[in-house]
Amino acid sequence: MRLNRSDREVFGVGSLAFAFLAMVFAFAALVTAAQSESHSNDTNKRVKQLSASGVVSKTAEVTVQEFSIVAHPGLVQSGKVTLSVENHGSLTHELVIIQASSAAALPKVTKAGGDRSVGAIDEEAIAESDKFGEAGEVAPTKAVTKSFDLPPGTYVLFCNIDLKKPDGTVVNHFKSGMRTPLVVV
Ligand SMILES: [Cu+2]
Repeated sequence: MRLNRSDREVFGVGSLAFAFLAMVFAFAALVTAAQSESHSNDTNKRVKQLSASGVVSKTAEVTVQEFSIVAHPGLVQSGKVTLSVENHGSLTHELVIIQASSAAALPKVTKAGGDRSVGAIDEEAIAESDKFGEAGEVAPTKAVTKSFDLPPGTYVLFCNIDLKKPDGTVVNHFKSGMRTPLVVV
C-alpha cells in the first residue's frame, strides 16, 4: 500500500499520541506503586508505634463454641503471648496454634479410614517449626489460660476434634468452622 502525505502525518501523530499515552500510563503506574509503598511503610510505622505504646497487648481472650472461634483482640504483640481460652459451648474443645498464612493453606486429611476424618487438619503433615503449641482440651463452661512464645507472623487457631455421633457419622470441628486468624506483630 502506498501512503500519501496526509496518511503519513496521521500515522505519525498516531504513534506520537500512543507513545505519550504509554508514558502517562507508565507514570501513573509508578505513582501508584510509590503510593502503596509509602502506604505500607506508614502502616508498618503505625504498627511499630502501637507496639511501643503498649496499646497492642500480649494477651487475648479466645472464645470457643459450636462451631466458632473468636479471638479478641485478633492482634497481639510478639513474645510471651497469654491466651485465655473460654469454652462457651456444650462440647469439649481444644485450641491448636499453627503459623500459617490462612486456614486454607493448612494441609487437610483427604483419605478416609485414618485417625482423622476427611477435611480435618492433617496435623502430622504440618512442619514442626510451624507448630506453636496447644491449649489442650477445654471442657464446656471452663477456661484454660496458657502462654505461648510467638514470634511476629500470621497464625491460625483451630479446634480439630472429631465428634463421633451415635449414628457413626463424624463431625470435625475445624471443618464446621472452628478456626480464626491471629496476627502477631
Ligand atoms: Cu471444637
